[in-house]
Amino acid sequence: MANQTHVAPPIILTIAGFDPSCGAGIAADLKTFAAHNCYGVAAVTALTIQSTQGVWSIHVPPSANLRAQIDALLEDVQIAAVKIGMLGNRANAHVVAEVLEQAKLPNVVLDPVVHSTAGSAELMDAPGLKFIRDELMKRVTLVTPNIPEAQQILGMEIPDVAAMETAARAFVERGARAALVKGGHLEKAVDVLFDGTELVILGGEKIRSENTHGSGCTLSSAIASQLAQGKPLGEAVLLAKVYVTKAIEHSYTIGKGPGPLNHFFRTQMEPAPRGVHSDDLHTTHSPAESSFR
Ligand code: PXL
Repeated sequence: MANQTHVAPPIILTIAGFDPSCGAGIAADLKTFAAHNCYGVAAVTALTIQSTQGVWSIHVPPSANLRAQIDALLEDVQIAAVKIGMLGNRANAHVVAEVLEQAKLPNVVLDPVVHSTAGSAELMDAPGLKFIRDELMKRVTLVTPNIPEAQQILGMEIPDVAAMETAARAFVERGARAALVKGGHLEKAVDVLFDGTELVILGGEKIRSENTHGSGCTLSSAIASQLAQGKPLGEAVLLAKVYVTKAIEHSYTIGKGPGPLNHFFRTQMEPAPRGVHSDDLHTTHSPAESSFR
């Protein structure tokens, strides 16, 4: 075995909740980072009780625990981007704002998760939402709300694309460097990106699939991955949208409810042809080289 050290890929920190069915949250984030050749590290904000059929309850540990998880990582590795997802409550959001202030981390993408699509559990409390709007927003590179989240955070109705534009501008006025308001809940899947100067309307295909659990987590993580690799914001968002669309197209069902995206559609190999096998050294051989066995 060669005694070789390889250069590590960009390292991305996700600060998010854990979904045991692994469609959303930390697990979706780590799969997305891996699919983009990035290395993911994770600080867990909350444990959720859920299956593909919905979120039944959540448990949020003391915020000092979140702080300790993040401190241990920051003391050890260099972070190229941060994805923030479900925070659970205000105390956790406060810890994250403090860390962003103190550590000056680059490429911070905030997916301001409020509800789950299925089940009755709230994934953020009301004081936490207010804190996101008034404090956390100032410290992020990009915020990626869907329409219900934008409505709840900004306290406005968003019935159409014009209102999405107003909302995107409002997030930037509140201090985010850029905002992507996602219109997946409208008839046409149109997203609005505002970076403080330019406003872009991104058209997209609305894929008819039940299996979209974790698509918001995946989109924000794909954007963080592209930013970590040096892509400018507009390009990072476009590439991430294409990735999520394809991951939904290749999705599958794993249980009784909506299934996860297929994060690895790009690298999934066809089954090996008959007769091809791997040996104990993990190299592969065609049937013609059968002297090995
Ligand atoms: O998709 C939003 C989301 C984010 N994070 C966690 C979740 C969910 C939705 O269920 O469980 C942990």
